Amino acid sequence: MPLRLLIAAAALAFPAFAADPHAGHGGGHASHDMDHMEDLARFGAPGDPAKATRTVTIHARDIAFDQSALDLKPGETVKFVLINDGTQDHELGVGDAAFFEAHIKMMAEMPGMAMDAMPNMVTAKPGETVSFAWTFTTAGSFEFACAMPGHYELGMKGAITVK
Ligand SMILES: [Cu+2]
Repeated sequence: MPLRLLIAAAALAFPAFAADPHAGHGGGHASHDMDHMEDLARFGAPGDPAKATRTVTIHARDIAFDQSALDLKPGETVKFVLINDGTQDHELGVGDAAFFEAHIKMMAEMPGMAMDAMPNMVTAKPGETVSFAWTFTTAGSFEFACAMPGHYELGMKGAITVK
């Protein structure tokens, strides 16, 4: 389901989340958050896993990732593999600070909301291995993280340096 429809459906169940079209930029409201979540082109684009030139495998446990920093090159298509060795669901997403700020807020407000519609992240149940491909198109400092409620705050995140 496209993200916007997902949000619209969620807004019915969570009225506080309904986007206010007049809120404008900087309001910190849902419409503002959604801009940060949908404009993924500012840090890259979905990649074709079959054309990935590099694979990064990250293990998740309760509650941590097995690595804290990644160095990538602009333009390389990276296949990110998440292996969940824990007993809880975990997520692996890539993005910039604004993306995670918005995404984490959304996950906290709507726990259990499936984010599989997003091309820059995956969710793995205990024992599952899942993957996605992403191409960082510009140099810069980014993050990978799990946005399950509380996990980011407990340190389930790492730095991605693209240069
Ligand atoms: Cu997690």
